[in-house]
Amino acid sequence: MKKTVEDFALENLVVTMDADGITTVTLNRAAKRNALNAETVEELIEVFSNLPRMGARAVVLRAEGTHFCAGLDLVEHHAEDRRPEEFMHLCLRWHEAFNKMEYGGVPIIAALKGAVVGGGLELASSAHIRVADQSTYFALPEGQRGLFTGGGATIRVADLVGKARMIDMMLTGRIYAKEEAIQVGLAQYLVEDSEAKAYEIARAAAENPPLSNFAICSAISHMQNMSALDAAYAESVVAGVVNTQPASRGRLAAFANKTAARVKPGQG
Ligand code: 1HE
Repeated sequence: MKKTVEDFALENLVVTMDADGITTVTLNRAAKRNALNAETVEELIEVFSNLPRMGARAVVLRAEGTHFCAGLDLVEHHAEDRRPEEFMHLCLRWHEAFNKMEYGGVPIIAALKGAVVGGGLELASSAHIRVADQSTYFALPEGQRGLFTGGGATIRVADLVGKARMIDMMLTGRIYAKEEAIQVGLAQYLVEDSEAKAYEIARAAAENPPLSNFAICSAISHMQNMSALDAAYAESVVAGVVNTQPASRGRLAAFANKTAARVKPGQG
């Protein structure tokens, strides 16, 4: 039988899906500022491994409480007193979760607020679009904690802000917020209500054919890992499939017979 969101057994996340496939994944550990313990990472893997095959058309990733995510569960990490190989294996689970998000082919919109720090920023940077509100701030306090990033920040945060800014954030604990955070690329939107905006974006994205969204939310990331030559080839293959899909016929016809909206400012 096809899996539904009710089949998930979750302690730290809440997942709901509406009739249009607009899916909400909520970080539900507000008392711990949604810090990522090992169990939450397993739940992220379970959820994001399955959502693309469960009819999810777009996902809003949101959090309970006033902070999006405080990163690695430092208390658990202290209590576990992990050996290097244990932490390496844990990091592989973080990568599993975040790769499932980034390469899953379903748009994920992160609705941010409060702290988006350390592993919380790694989580947010695995989403396809980040929406900040006035309370949102970004930091990589790993240096101050005597740690290093282990959930993909060297790939995704460096990709968003550039290597020099990431190194500065890690060496100095520099915090970015508001317009400055937008300018450096940590989020694409700064609004009063990040959740309302995230749902607006999710609903708009869900209007696109799923095959187009699959390509947008997996192919671009894959191609960034390739040589320019291979990426050009892969892009041709993906475009061959996407740009000839039956779902695009009606849209192309609407353009050809002048009933489709034109791409102009103020036309939505
Ligand atoms: C936590 C965590 C956590 C809060 N692990 N338990 N991340 C950090 O360095 C950020 C650490 N957290 C903070 O700086 C602050 O908690 C916040 C700015 C996010 C929020 O402050 P505040 O005043 O609202 O809350 P609080 O009083 O500090 O914490 C409330 C509770 O959440 C408290 O637990 P309680 O049982 O004593 O009530 C805190 O212990 C708990 N809590 N943050 C565990 N992070 C793969 S490598 C990634 C490496 C990293 O992510 S390094 C960055 C870690």
